[in-house]
Amino acid sequence: MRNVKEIKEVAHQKPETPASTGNREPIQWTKSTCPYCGIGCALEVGVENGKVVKVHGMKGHPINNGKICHLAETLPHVFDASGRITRHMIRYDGRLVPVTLKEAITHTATELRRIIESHGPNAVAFYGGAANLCEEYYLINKLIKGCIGTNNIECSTRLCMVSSAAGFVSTFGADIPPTCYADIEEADLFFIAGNNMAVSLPVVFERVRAAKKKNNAMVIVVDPRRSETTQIADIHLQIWPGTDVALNNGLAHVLLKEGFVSEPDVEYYASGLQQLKTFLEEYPPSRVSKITGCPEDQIIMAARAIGRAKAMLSFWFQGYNHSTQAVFKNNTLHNLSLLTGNICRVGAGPLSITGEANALGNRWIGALSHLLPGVRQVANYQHRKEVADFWGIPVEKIQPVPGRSIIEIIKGLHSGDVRALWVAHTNPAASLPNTSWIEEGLNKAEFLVVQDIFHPTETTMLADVVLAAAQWCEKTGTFISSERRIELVEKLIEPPGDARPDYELIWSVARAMGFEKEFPYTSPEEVFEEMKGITRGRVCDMGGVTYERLRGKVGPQLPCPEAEHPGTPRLFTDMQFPRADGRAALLARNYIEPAETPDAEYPFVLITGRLFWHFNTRTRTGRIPRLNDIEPDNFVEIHPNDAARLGITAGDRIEVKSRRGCAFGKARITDRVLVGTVYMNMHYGKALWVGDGKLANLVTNPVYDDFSKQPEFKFSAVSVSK
Ligand SMILES: Nc1nc2c(c(=O)[nH]1)N[C@H]1C(S)=C(S)[C@@H](COP(=O)(O)OP(=O)(O)OC[C@H]3O[C@@H](n4cnc5c(=O)[nH]c(N)nc54)[C@H](O)[C@@H]3O)O[C@H]1N2
Ligand SMILES: Nc1nc2c(c(=O)[nH]1)N[C@H]1C(S)=C(S)[C@@H](COP(=O)(O)OP(=O)(O)OC[C@H]3O[C@@H](n4cnc5c(=O)[nH]c(N)nc54)[C@H](O)[C@@H]3O)O[C@H]1N2
Ligand code: SF4
Ligand SMILES: [Mo]
Repeated sequence: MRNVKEIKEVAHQKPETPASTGNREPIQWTKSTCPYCGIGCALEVGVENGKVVKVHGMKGHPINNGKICHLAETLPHVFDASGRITRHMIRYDGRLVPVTLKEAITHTATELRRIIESHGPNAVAFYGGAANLCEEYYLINKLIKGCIGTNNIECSTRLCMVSSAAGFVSTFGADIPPTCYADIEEADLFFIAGNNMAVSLPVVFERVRAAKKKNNAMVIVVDPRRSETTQIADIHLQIWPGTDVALNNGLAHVLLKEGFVSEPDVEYYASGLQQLKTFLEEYPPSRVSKITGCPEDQIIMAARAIGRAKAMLSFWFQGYNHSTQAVFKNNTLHNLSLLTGNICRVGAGPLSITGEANALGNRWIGALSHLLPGVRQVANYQHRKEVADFWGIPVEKIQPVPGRSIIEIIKGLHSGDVRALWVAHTNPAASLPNTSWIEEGLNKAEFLVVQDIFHPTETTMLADVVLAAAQWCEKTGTFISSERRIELVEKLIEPPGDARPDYELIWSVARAMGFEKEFPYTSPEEVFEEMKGITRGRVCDMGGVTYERLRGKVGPQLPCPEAEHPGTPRLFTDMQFPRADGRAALLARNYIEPAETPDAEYPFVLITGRLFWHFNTRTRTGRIPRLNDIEPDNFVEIHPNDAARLGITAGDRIEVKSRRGCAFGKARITDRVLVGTVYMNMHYGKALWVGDGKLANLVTNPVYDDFSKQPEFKFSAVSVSK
């Protein structure tokens, strides 16, 4: 068992505002990319006397043209926030003790080797974040899938975008987001489902708001809560949580019945129309209204708006992906685009914006246990052969079956089948569902190494080794944003103390494990130049990209195969999809209830989500007083009728309890949530200020979508009491 006593002392020191650096040198401005959400806003970073002192948006950049949000504005404070780790640490006698870089690397490599030798390669696993650089995922793939020979590589994108990726694969044939942000200004209907973009993607939200005004566009928002995004909605479909598949089927039913579908056109680029038509007979608005709770005439009105739109752009997010029906929600949304010809045209189609900075790079470079670098799959022999040949290893070295998903890795820690876990740039002890079970699994690890920039986090608290990482502009590498645009983040300042870039930590461990020949790198640019080769001829082709081309300039949208190539703003413009018959697939998907439905003991549904002021597990934003002080603690939104029935008044401390655990928060009584539902934010783990018992994931359910293995964070049956 790890001893967490020492951490509590650190955890209760309040954050401080960084001191001013004085004014000895003029500020040097360099282009960079925001390390938070997956929009990929271009920034200009001001450095003075070796410190980041100011950040502003890059004017003229096609993504954000100078605009940024409060998260990017406060970035200068993440460098010297309290709890920044400057030394590597190894746990001795229950306490984490500072050691040299060499000791930490040698110890990590020795432990991994020992476990592989006695229990085989599948006893180890790597779990990274979706904001790790492309270069980092390339290195870790080469080490774990290529040299060690296990496919147990996972990424926080399993909690985030994996269902969108699986939706693209099943409908269009590959994980290839087709549209781009410039489509926003061309659309006249925005279908925004399960996406509170006013909070989560503020810069895109402002573009949508402006485009609505300019084009007199219509906005349909689908959300069980009256979210901040509904302020621009013409129609708010306030569905019962989890019922999107039924809603989308109902909308498609009306589109077909009312003659909005040009069948010969659709048959040309999509298969499955006749089967879908028959199937959708079962989804008349009357039935869909009963399932979703939306009035029948509102469903018909929304369908007609979709049918009449000249260009519909759809956005969806965690209200879709955090569900046991996540991939089906994606498929049925794409059905709406395909049926109405809102695809392969300017201003129309699915615009998949992602949560974290290296939005697409992580998926395209193979960050999940079923993927290989270059938008390839481990289950595909040809793909394995191409990657193995590229690395100069026998094809048999790469296992032909997917490794474990992160929840399966935790199950493996519980059963003893997985013994070592290496975590970098993600905080699973706070972000995975059913925290007590997660912590227990992490505690059972024979060896847990965590690379982070802060300590304590909920996960570093449990580590056997903590490797101090450099962050954002303390290191150099590439991100690929949600519109397939590749950008360079450059090292502008030195990391503190012994902290090192994640790529350097990875190649150092690899060498110490005996793979000196395979990991000869001295710079991320060398890694990038090698990685480019594995993307040749693929949709992520970076052949025409160099660090020099990216430095200070707008990066191209991939694919970009040649130096002179301008990049590719939109895909599938020739109506050809990467499926056997060249057509996209219209898929008949039945609505199924979420895994755990309310009952007498647990009569409420808990929805979880996020706040404007905090980012994910709050390790950064919680340490910046300007942000933290606005919402320093968790709360529970509850409908006035439910509150009255339970005798709850505003500000009461209430308990939200599931079969797995309970979490506390102050009551906020509001009719933005539906009767029978409560809402909590995901941000409040125990490592910072608030103490134990505030984290929504203490309550959530570790069940997941069968196809994408993404957990159902947005639907847990709970009881609520004072
Ligand atoms: N400020 C801030 N910005 C962020 C983040 C952050 O933590 N803070 N995190 C980033 C990350 S990693 C991500 S993934 C994104 C997430 O961004 P979003 O997905 O926009 O955010 P969430 O709040 O998780 O959920 C969105 C909405 O889904 C709704 N919802 C719940 N259940 C259902 C359902 O069954 N159907 C439908 N249609 N809707 C439902 C919720 O009520 C909520 O309003 O934000 C990114 N941006
Ligand atoms: N209940 C509930 N749970 C959820 C969600 C929800 O809506 N509800 N949302 C899910 C979603 S969409 C997501 S994406 C996940 C996010 O879950 P996580 O990935 O766990 O969240 P982050 O807080 O972004 O974690 C990033 C970690 O990396 C560290 N870090 C920052 N920069 C660097 C760096 O350069 N190097 C290294 N090594 N470390 C760095 C940070 O300090 C932090 O500990 O949470 C999921 N969990
Ligand atoms: S909107 Fe997203 S990418 Fe843009 S500045 Fe804010 S957090 Fe960064
Ligand atoms: Mo996410």
